[in-house]
Amino acid sequence: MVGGGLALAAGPVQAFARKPNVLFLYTDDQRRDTIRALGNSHIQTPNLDSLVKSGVSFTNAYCMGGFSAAVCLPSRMMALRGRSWFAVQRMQTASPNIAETFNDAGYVTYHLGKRGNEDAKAHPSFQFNNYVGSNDIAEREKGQPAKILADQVTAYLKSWNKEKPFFMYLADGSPHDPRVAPPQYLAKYKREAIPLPPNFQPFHPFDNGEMTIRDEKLAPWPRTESEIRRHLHEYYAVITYMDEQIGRVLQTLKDIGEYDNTIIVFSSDQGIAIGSHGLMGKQNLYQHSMNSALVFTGPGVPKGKSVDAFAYLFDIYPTLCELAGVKPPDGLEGKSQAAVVKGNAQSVRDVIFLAYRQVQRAVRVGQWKLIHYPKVNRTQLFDLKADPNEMRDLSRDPKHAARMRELFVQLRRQQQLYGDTLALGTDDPANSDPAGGSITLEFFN
Ligand SMILES: [Ca+2]
Repeated sequence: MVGGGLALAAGPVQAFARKPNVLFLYTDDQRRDTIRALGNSHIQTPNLDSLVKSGVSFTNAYCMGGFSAAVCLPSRMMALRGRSWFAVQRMQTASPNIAETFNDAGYVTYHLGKRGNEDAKAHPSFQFNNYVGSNDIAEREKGQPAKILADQVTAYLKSWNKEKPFFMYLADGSPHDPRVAPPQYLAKYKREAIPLPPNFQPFHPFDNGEMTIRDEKLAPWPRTESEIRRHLHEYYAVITYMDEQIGRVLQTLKDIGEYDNTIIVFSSDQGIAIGSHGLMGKQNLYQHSMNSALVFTGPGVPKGKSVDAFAYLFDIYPTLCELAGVKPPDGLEGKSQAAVVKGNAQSVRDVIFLAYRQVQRAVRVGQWKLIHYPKVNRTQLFDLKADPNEMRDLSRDPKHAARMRELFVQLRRQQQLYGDTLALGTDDPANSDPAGGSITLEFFN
């Protein structure tokens, strides 16, 4: 009698008790301002818009930077390991990763991402691990990696037996260059109607330590309006195409009845300049390159909310653990943002520290952001509240001298926290800024 009752209950109870699935969408080089629902009325991203509207968006989420010019890989390594790039660089093979954590929690773990972004330690921990596409232009012209990825993922989801929840990490190489969109997506935009970024400049005002890298050679100097519009046109078309492919994955989740039991996190490994500040790449610490979109949706997540709490993309790992009810490993540097997502906390971080190789450091406290270039003794100070596009450098304004001093103290403190030993000044500045960068020497000598 009792046994029969249990048997009857087992089916539905078991289905209900299964942990939520997790879908982690991590695009490549997608600026935060390329999502219509986040304020860009010139771009078409209906699927990402619906995701934003059904979840919680962070306005101040950052890629911490990177230890190599290929920032994509350090960003992904940080996200998958829940640690800063300093720790990731020090412990290339020793750190636990998000796939191991979800394997141990009884999930089916699945990764499909761009060839060339291989994390040799974390990716093999996924039970299913494969790659599509690359930076090869001929391959992109043969077939769109975003579509190939969506084809494979939707087929997988339709055949998934639902016995175990899935943890799926999808890391397509769009909209990273080469930006090859099918002609009908280019036709969705009038090139001359695409506005230039408000901080468009023909040149970067000084040597930031990374002016001759591959990405900076994607357009000639001085940057011209027509050349930047050409790049933005292709960029927008690829994003709209990618958005449609993401939509196919989301629709499949709905079709198989799992959308409401899936925690979705959407972000991009970092942004990119494409004309902002006279730069083309992401080898810089400006907002356009380090401030990514970060959106959570799913069971227990409020709908249509925006939060201004500071977050790093390496907070995604412990946040997904807490949202899914999975225990994270000890020692992560990422902090769970779940309380912020659920509206139970305003913020869990007071400071953002950004670092690019041995040539740039930045710190953000409140609305103030200081970017420092140790190889040329140059500093910038921006008031992001009054100047979100970082166009007015206040570092030489005597009114802000005390603030500069405080921010340098904070910068040093963050360096200590993450074991960053970079000296902040040099006696022999390379290619020094003709405007005279030495004015800030007093702060770091
Ligand atoms: Ca990238």
